[in-house]
Amino acid sequence: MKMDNKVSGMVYGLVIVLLVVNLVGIVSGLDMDIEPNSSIGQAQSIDVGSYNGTLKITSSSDTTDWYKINVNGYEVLFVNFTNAPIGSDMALTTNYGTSKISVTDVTSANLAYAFSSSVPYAGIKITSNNAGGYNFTVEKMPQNDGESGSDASTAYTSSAPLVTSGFHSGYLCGDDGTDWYRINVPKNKFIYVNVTPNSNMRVDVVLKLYSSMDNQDSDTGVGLGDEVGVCDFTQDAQEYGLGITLQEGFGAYN
Ligand SMILES: [Ca+2]
Ligand SMILES: [Ca+2]
Ligand SMILES: [Ca+2]
Repeated sequence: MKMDNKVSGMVYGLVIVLLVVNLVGIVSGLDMDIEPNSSIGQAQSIDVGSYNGTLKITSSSDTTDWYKINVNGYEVLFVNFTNAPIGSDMALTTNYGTSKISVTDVTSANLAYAFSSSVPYAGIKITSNNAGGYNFTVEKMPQNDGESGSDASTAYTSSAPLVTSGFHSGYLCGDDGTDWYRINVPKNKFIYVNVTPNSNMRVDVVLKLYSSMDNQDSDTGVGLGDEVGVCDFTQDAQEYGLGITLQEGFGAYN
C-alpha cells in the first residue's frame, strides 16, 4: 500500500452498495411434472414461476423429475424448493446434466447459481426414494455490476465496466467467480476502495495499475464487517483495475 501524507484529504473514493434482490412471490404452482422426465433429455421446459410435482405417484420408477430453464450468461438462477418428500436430493445442473450445486437428504432447499454463457439452459433435478409432492419457485436475476447492465468482466480488460467515485454494487455467484472494474484516477489523488461482501460470502480484492498490470494493493478473505479497503496514491492520472474474486458463498457485495 502506497500512501503520501502530503496530499492526505484528497481522497478519490469508490464504495460499493448493497444490491437488494427482491425475490418476487409468485402465485399458485403449475404442474409441469410430465412423465417420463427421469433424465435431462426428457425435462420439461419451464420459466420463472411456481411449480408442483410428485415423486413415486405415477409409477414406482418415478424417483426423479427433471426440468430445464433458459439462462443468459451469468444470470443468477434461484430455485427454492419449499417442501419435498423426506430424503430428497436437489440439484442445479448444466444442459449436460452436470451438477453445479446440490443438496442431499433434505425436504427443502434454496439453490442459487450463475451459469457461464456456455450454458444455454440449466437443469433442475429432484430425486427421492420416498413418495410425495413437492413445490418449488424459480426466479432469474440479471446482473447489473457497477450499473453496467450485465456481469462485470472476468478479466481486467478494456471491456471491464468503468466506474467513477461513488457507490456501486455487484454480484458474484457460481461460475461468475470474478468481477473486474476500471477506475480512472486523476493525478495527485488517493484511490480508496472499500469492499463489503454480503454476510454469507468472502472475497479477495486486488487493485492493479493498468500501465504495469502490477498489483498495487490487495486483501484476501474479506467478509462482512472486516472494514478492509485497498488504496493507492497516484502522482499522474492513471487507470486502475479493481478485481473482486469470490472465495466462498455467493451474493451481493458493496
Ligand atoms: Ca414425477
Ligand atoms: Ca419422473
Ligand atoms: Ca458479477
